[in-house]
Amino acid sequence: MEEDLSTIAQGVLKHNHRSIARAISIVENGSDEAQQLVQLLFKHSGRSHLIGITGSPGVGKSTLVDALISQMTKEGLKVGVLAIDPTSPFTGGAILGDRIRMQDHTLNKNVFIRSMANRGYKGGIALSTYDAVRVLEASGCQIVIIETVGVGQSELAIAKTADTTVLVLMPGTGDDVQAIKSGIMEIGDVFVVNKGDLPGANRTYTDVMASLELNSYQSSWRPPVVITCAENNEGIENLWQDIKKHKDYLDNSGELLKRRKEKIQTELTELVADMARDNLTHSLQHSQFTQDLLDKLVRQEVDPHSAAQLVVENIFNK
Ligand SMILES: Nc1nc2c(ncn2[C@@H]2O[C@H](COP(=O)(O)OP(=O)(O)OP(=O)(O)O)[C@@H](O)[C@H]2O)c(=O)[nH]1
Ligand SMILES: [Mg+2]
Repeated sequence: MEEDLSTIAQGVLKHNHRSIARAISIVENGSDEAQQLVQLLFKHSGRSHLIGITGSPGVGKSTLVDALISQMTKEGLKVGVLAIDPTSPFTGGAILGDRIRMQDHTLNKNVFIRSMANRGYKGGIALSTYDAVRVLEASGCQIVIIETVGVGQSELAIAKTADTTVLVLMPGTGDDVQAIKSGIMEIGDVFVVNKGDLPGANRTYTDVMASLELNSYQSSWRPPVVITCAENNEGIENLWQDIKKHKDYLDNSGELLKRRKEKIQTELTELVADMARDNLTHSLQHSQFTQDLLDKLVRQEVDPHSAAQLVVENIFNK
């Protein structure tokens, strides 16, 4: 088994698409193999620019990603894309199908595209996404794009795994108003009003600009707003320039390291919480100490808060 994993890891490092696909399937399953594989690849990760593309269903995220890939590959960059698919809990990575409009690029050896289902193991999707990103980074992709739908908590969590988060809106849906209301604007480093060909695009642009003016910023970065028409490839170059400017800002301000530290802290917290929960369940079922404690609780000889304290001391302070 081990040997297989190291062969897969070698393949990933050589940007072999079959190995990359296999490696992502392994980390998606989150087994012991996944841990071993991440151990092999980890020191080769951390070098890509992670770009999150997020927004409501149908705003044109995939079309934008498709157009961005063309820009990026023109510059000789290797690009990895993870499209997080919220609607297919059981099919895993196999259903690229017509939901992803990046088919033309799949023959390009510098582009690797994968859809991941929005179901996770244990702690949810975020944990396996972190590792899938690592696989792509280790494979030498200078750019890793994560496309996520929507405004839910888990999507926000994924957006936060990115260095640069691009929030995509479109005219005429009240989407912008919703985004402003729900506080989602705060996650955007770059804003896109896509479908610029539709009526109301300028209005949406003005609304977004106005709401951004109201924000108080902790950093010197001011999120730009770009109007695009992804379908006709319009505005894509501007968008790509703004994304690159944001990366420069991250590099030059020290913000990149700060963000990555926050991110890894979130991941570590989730991992430890996961382990702690497993450990706790096991201990509660198997230790005489907790069984005795449960009896005492039932007899009301100890209150639940004090009992919890005792459990923590007993399990974690060994
Ligand atoms: N008019 C217009 N339509 C566009 C534009 N960009 C994308 N579309 C259309 O919008 C629809 C949705 O595009 P997608 O790229 O699949 O949108 P998405 O945000 O990835 O959708 P989900 O992944 O399902 O959330 C498609 O029918 C596109 O052809 C645009 O610039 N103008
Ligand atoms: Mg899409």
